[in-house]
Amino acid sequence: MTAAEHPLRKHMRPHVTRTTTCPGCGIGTVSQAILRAVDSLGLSMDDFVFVAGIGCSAWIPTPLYNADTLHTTHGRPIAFATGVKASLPDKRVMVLSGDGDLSAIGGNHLIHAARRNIDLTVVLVNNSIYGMTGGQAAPTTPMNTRTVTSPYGFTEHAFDLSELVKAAGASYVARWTTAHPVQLSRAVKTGLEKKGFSFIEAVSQCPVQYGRASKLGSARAMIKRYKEISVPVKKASAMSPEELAGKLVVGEFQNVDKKEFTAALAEARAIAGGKN
Ligand SMILES: Cc1ncc(C[n+]2csc(CCOP(=O)(O)OP(=O)(O)O)c2C)c(N)n1
Ligand code: SF4
Ligand SMILES: [Mg+2]
Repeated sequence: MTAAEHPLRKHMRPHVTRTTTCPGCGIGTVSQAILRAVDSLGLSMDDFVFVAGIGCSAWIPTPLYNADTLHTTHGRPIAFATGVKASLPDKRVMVLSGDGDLSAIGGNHLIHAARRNIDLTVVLVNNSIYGMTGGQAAPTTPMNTRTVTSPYGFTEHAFDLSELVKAAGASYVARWTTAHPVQLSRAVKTGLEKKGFSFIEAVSQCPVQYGRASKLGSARAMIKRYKEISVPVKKASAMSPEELAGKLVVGEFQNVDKKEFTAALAEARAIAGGKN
């Protein structure tokens, strides 16, 4: 099969013939899981605006997707996306970026967008590191991990991002890994169908920066480890903190219906007497 015949190729920009990522990177798996979800819903790229920040993960929509894409500034894609969704409520607005971009410099935007429950689909690629800038520790780096900025082991506790966003009020929250591409794609599909803030945490290997410094090894070894340490949400709920140490809880963390921000905004506008 040639690249032009691939069933998802039609969603990509015709001139793109190669990826920006390193060999073995998990970003390609995440990128394809998203396109599969879009395709299975019968949606067109014209239905979307994709918004990314800065980082390796932020290079998914630009240059790959044949859609309107905004490649914004570090930490700010959710702020840009909020403006896009508020002014174009009929568009599907998807934010695609990294753990550093969305949970460190952009952490405040993330929790407040979840609190407002604005109808965005956020896919956060969590590789536990600042990949693009050379492998510095991030708020998602597990304690004791060796990185270029923590050669004796990282001395901070890591965020559990899915629990954080759930607590902030998002309608939909799920976490899967690149070892679970089918479940990941289904979660993106469910997130796209949900009216409200949808957050999909895609745990993904960065063999070049994270794998090398932490000694977790090759892409293959990292994916194998994801399979070994993953525990479904339901099973985890019956486990003790000691039993869960070193494990990764995967599955659906939240799936509720609640008032969405742009709908509430439209109601307020109607009360004020305006229609737009
Ligand atoms: C205001 C600002 N501060 C810092 C940077 C440098 N910078 C660019 S990307 C990045 C980290 C990206 O990490 P992450 O979002 O996890 O993406 P990854 O590369 O791991 O996919 C940093 C610190 C910047 N571009 N702008
Ligand atoms: S540095 Fe890591 S996250 Fe970035 S493209 Fe390479 S493997 Fe992927
Ligand atoms: Mg990262």
